[in-house]
This record gives sequence, structure tokens and C-alpha cells, in this order.
Amino acid sequence: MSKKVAIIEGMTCGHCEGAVTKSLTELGNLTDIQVSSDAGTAQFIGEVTEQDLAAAIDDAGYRLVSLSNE
Ligand SMILES: [Cu+2]
Repeated sequence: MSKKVAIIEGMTCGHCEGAVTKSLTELGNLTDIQVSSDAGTAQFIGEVTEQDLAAAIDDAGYRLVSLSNE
């Protein structure tokens, strides 16, 4: 399983980090989820399509800018 890095727009505080973490957790198959509002990133291990990830982040109220392998 490769480590992925998502660039996310719109997070400003710990509450945002919590909301994104919850959304990514609910996808069910991602582990080691680490979200940083300072960096504007979410790092995790697991497979997810960019489309599914974008939908989950959108549900939380933020926007996926890009998804890449670390
Ligand atoms: Cu916030």
C-alpha cells in the first residue's frame, strides 16, 4: 500500500482537520490518516480514486486540489 498526499483547500483550524479526518475515515479503507490545516494536506495509506476522495472532502465542506503518491 502506498502513502498518498492530498492537497486540500479551505481548512483553517483543528475543527477542519477533524471534519476531514472523519470523512476520510468513513471511506472505510484508509489508514494512518494525518490531516494538517497548516500544510493544507491529508496524508494516508490506502487506495482511493481521486473522484471518491474529492466527494468525501466535498461532503466535509472542503475542496480536493490534487492527489499524489508521496
Ligand atoms: Cu476550521
